[in-house]
Amino acid sequence: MAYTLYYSPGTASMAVHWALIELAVPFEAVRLDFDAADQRNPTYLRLNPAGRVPTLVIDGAPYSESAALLMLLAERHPQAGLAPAPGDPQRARWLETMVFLANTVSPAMRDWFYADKDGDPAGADAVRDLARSRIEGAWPRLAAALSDGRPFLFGDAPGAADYLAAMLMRWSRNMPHSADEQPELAAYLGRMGSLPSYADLCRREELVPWP
Ligand SMILES: N[C@@H](CCC(=O)N[C@@H](CS)C(=O)NCC(=O)O)C(=O)O
Repeated sequence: MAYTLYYSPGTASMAVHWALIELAVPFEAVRLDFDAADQRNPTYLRLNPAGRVPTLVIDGAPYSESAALLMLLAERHPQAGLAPAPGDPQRARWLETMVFLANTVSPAMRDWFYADKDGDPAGADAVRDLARSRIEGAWPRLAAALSDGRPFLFGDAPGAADYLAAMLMRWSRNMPHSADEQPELAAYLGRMGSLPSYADLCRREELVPWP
């Protein structure tokens, strides 16, 4: 089973990198330097025509979209328990959470960070305002999912939804209201941050741990 992850530190590739480390499977990690526009290099665009990370090459074929890649890794490594299995009572809520993170929080994050680049800079403030309200609305919803005292979103061990959620929460750290303002999320991020795989991820990507 051969994996190659194309990543850029601290970006949308981070959750997939984290899951690969946690899975302890062999993989090659190829770092792209956004300052050097590596993501728009013609060789990379052949793998990922959108010029974005992550790209995960699986047995020679490139795939993108962080949430899909996490779901795929969960499916390919069922013994790792990255997701509630089909038929598990938590499966429906897991699917709902993955799609909420991928469909609501992640695009809003893209708008928050890329409003000037993806659209008309003249309208960027309005785009950022809407993105911010969507992002800030997500944190209480995720905090509520943890309010029964569970350590991770789907049980006693972290999984695909946690890597995705913690990555998205990390991106809020310089926003007017960061995820860790919610006490449940501050405690949750503390648990995610104390995983050995997180320390390894931060070392490999040269990230300053947060919070
Ligand atoms: N929905 C995609 C978002 C990918 C994305 O927007 N990646 C950003 C980094 S967070 C990127 O590659 N940006 C480089 C660029 O747009 O030039 C995913 O979750 O994989």
